[in-house]
Amino acid sequence: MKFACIPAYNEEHSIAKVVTKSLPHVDRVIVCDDGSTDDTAKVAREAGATVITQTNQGYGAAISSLFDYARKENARIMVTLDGDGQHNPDQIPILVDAITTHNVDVAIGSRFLDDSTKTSGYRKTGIKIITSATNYGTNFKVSDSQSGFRAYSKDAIDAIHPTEQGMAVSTEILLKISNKGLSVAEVPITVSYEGDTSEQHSVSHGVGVLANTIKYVSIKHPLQFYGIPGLGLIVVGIVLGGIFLDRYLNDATIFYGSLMGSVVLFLLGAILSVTAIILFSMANLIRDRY
Ligand SMILES: Nc1nc2c(ncn2[C@@H]2O[C@H](COP(=O)(O)OP(=O)(O)OP(=O)(O)O)[C@@H](O)[C@H]2O)c(=O)[nH]1
Ligand SMILES: [Mg+2]
Repeated sequence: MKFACIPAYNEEHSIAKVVTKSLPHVDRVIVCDDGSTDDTAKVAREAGATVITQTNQGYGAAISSLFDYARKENARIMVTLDGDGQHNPDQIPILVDAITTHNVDVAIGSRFLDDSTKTSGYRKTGIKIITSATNYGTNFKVSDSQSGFRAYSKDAIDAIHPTEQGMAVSTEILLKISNKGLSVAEVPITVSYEGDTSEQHSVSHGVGVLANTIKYVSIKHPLQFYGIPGLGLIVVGIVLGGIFLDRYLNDATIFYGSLMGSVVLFLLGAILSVTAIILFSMANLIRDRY
């Protein structure tokens, strides 16, 4: 059974077309209507989709519900795509093909493998920055870590339990794929940016997703993220302490600035270093549990 799974929030104008265009390529279309205030659920049902409804919690929560549903219903392949019509359902077979004929666990539709896709400069830059940060935490490299057009094998559906409620779920899933040793391939897809996409909305989303990505990656590499800055601060603290002692012993002057600086930096450095060690041990303990 192949499922097309579509998170949709207030998409009554686009959802019918996405559902009807997806149906020929899969066995079932599932729409997660996340507390829409319009007729998304009704329109999707009339177009032939099964609709899961929940109170609005965000894109990630919808993706998580779709994973649960696909797992429960024993889907062999799950393709996720957006309900706003930006992804072209006719490209579903390209993603499915990567799984069935090339045996990968996860196929990611990338906007950046084929240069004809018109993503605007600021959006492209934002996605590239988030993607670089994400790649730092995974053992593979992707060109589009934020793509919502993806296909998952049964092994991937069983192994991945997303918890992130917002857009950062795309990053979270990639880290989980990496931790579980699942295989990944990217295939070129096109995305349409016609119609209403708000720039400000995207910028604030992007900053939030980047912060979350750093959170995930820093937990994965705590020694680099907290340990190295921690040691750096300790060293600066010791140098300032040395300057204080030097002044005190040689000129009998008390240089309060360097004394305070020394104590504060040394303590901050120590806190960061201890954090690094604790996170490192915890990450080793809980690795692979989810
Ligand atoms: N169920 C659910 N779906 C959501 C939620 N937020 C967004 N979506 C859906 O997820 C898909 C992607 O969201 P968009 O807001 O279009 O994100 P985007 O494509 O990165 O940004 P835009 O360029 O503004 O379209 C769309 O189909 C939305 O309807 C939510 O809170 N719940
Ligand atoms: Mg969109």
